[in-house]
Amino acid sequence: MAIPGSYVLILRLANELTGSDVDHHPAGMRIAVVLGLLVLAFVPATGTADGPPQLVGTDGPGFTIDLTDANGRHVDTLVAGQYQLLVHDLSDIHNWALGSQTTNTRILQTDVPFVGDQTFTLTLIPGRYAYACSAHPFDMNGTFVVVPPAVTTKSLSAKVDARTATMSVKQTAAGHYRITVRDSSKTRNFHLVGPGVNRHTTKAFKGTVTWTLDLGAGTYRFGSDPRLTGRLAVS
Ligand SMILES: [Cu+2]
Repeated sequence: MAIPGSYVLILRLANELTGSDVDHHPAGMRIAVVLGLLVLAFVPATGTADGPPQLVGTDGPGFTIDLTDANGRHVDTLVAGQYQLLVHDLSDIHNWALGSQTTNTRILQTDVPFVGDQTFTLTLIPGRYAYACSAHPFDMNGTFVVVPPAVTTKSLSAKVDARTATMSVKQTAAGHYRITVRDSSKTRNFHLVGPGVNRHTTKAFKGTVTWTLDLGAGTYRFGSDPRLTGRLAVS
């Protein structure tokens, strides 16, 4: 019979109890705590105008627990980043506890006797996470996965011929780039140099190459050696 991963975790950590997990429950329920201690997850809110996206955790009033997004949709997968978690703890015999299965650490929890709302700001890094009621982890639990944000690759082009060396833009935003370099001169190269980058074709090379690189904020110089007179401003 297949055993869900979160149950395995519960069994593995069954002897890691905290006071709030056992205070209000008979001995038979003292297998409790799903998740370990936390090291990472509380960070000060950096505060954008809109604030981090909201998550909503709910436990009780019955033997139910859930995590949803701000629109009430059940959460299975999240993109790594900062979130504001609003927990509706609706029962004095349940709590809402979150931990990382990847790092085996507890991130946050409400106390079992507590009833009401609590807000947490947390930064989720890629990995597997589980939430549960510490008093009833077998009946009240869920998991989700945090994935890395997608990396967007932008494109630029450059060319060098017998007379000029040019790039397709004079300014752009920092990021991950694919730069297509068309070198149509057997005697001149194309050379791009700036923060974190120093790439060039050889003077004898003639053809097209693609460079994948990260452009950071600053001014990049480009051209055909030894005259790197072109400028690319990266903000
Ligand atoms: Cu419970």
